Parts: sequence; structure tokens; C-alpha cells
Amino acid sequence: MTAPRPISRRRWLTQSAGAIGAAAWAGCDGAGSAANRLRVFNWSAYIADGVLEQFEEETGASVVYDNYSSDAELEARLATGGGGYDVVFPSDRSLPALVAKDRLQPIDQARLANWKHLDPKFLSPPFDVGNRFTVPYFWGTLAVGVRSDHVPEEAAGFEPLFDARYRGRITMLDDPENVIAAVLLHLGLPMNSLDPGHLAQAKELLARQKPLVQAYTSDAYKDRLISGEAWVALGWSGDLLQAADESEEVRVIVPATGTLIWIDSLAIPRAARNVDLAHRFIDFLLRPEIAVKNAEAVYYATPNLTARGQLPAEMRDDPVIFPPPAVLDRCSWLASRGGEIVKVEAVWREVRE
Ligand code: N2P
Repeated sequence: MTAPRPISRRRWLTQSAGAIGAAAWAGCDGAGSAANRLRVFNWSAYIADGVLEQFEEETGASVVYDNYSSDAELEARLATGGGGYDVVFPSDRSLPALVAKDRLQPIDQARLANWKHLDPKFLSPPFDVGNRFTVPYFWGTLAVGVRSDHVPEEAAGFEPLFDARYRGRITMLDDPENVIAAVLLHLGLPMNSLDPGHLAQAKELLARQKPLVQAYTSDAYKDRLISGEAWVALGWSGDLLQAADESEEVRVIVPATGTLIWIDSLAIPRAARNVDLAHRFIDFLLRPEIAVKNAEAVYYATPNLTARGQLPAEMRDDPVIFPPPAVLDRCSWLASRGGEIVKVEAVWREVRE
């Protein structure tokens, strides 16, 4: 399914989401007293400009803000207690292990007055029954961005990623589980398969694709699509839509065969230094007005029901942001494959070497 860029898509941002925020907030470490400092570790391009400033103004806190672009990066940071972050944004696939390893601490729902705005559909997920450790933030899909000035209209799935006509113009996420899921889906195989035959086929295709790939990146693909340096990118729905907002040439494909669906949550690390402020920040992000601002900036789907009702109609009805049930029915979540995940990682290592 392809969503043409809505004509009325507003330019909410003066720059790409998060760009100003990240620059303005980097290097603020040391500002304010420790009691008043909040350390946030978030995916890149995942919060609206001005939101951190507003939180600071309202609370008198100072925010230290850093970005990451893969679950692996967050997991590594939490494993070493590094950063002393107070709020992080793990995805569904990384949560079972983070909870099992005691990397997170319980969230006190009684301190979240805005909890009531969350859509019950997204509460008590299998990876955190009862929401002891997580609060849903945004969800989205694994999708393909193409430059329509180079890629014909017919493309409807993952196939442009493997098309030799786009040699040197293709970017892939730097993320073994997402990439191998996409490859398996493209091959018509179950995306969570650990079957050695399936993984061998995936490896073979990735090895054949490698000479076509410009870069394996989980954050630069947006800018490369906008500039035209890349023509085809495997990415996440919202980042691709941010690119489409900047360039009329960018088209976003949610593969009609079905794709990977994911949800990221707010969580408080076990080693957090300011649990009180972390709760205040999470509650602030749940405030409908703030959730709307973020949703309008990042183009991901908000699990905040009140906020969703306040989104501009063209966003609420955008089938890339909120895929219709017929498409969602064909989508799958990454399975938590425990120690078996080394089989997927081995494929990735051999391809990338
Ligand atoms: C934000 C990407 C988050 C999606 N740039 C991956 N969980």
C-alpha cells in the first residue's frame, strides 16, 4: 500500500524532527543540580522540537538529552549502567530480556495522572503484563521509502531494495533482526523463522544485495532520501514520512504482503538517578497536547487515544501512519527468540564482514 504525500501535510517543523532539539540539548551535562537533572536517552528524530524546553520551563529541571539508533545500543548502555539515564525508549523486542535482567524499575501508575489517555488496546502487552515497567510511546511499521523520480510507481513491497537498477542508491537499516525479517518476508517466508534453510536463503540474498547497498544505517536514511543521495531505503514508517514531508519525491511503501510492526515504550532504568523527575516527564509526554505535538512532528502512530482524536484528519487517516486493519492483520511482531537469536546475528555478521 502506498500513501501519496497528502497535499495538505503541514510543515510542522522548521527542521527535521529532533534535529534542533538534539543539538540544543547535547552537552548540557553539568547544568543544574543533580536533584533537578533529568537524563533522557531516546531514539533519534523521536520527539518534537520545543518539548524538552517546555518541560524545563514548567518544572525548573534541566534535561540532558542523548540519542541512539538501535535497541542494541540501548541494551549495551543499560548493561553497563552507563549514562545514568532516567528515561529510555525500548522497543517491544528488547523488553523481555531487559526485564529478565532487571535493567528496569517499576513505574508507579498512580503518579501518572495522564495514564487515562492511553488506548486500552495498547495496555498490558505480552512483554509487560500489567504495565509494571512500561508506558506505550509510539508504534509503527518497517517500511520502504523510495524516490519516485527514480523508482517506478508499481513498486509495492520490499522488491526495490534488491533491484540492481538501484545499485549504490539503496540503504538498509543497521539492525540484524529488522533486516532479516524484511528479507524473509520478501522471500515469502515467516519473518521470525529460525529454520536453517530459511536463514540460509536470507543470507544468500543479503550477500547478493550487498554490492548494491550504499549504507547500512538506522538514522541517516531520512536525510539521504531527502537529498536524493539514496533512492530506496529500508526504514521505519515515521522517519520515512518525515522524509516525505521534506521532499515531494519521497514515497512511502508499507508492503502489501504485510510487514513488521513494533511499539516503543517509555521506561525507567534500574540505575536511574532521578525517579521522581522521570515520572513527571513520562506524565508530561502523556499529556494530550504534548502527545499531539510529538505525533505531528515524528509521524509515528500514537497509542494516546485522546491525542489521536485531536490529530489533523489527514494524519488520522494516513494509511502509512495508521495502517488499516486489513494490512495490520498481515503484520507480525518480532518474536522474542531468547538465546536462539544468535542464529540471526550469525547471518548478519557473515554478511557484514
Ligand atoms: C525513531 C525510530 C524508532 C523506531 N527514529 C524503532 N523502534
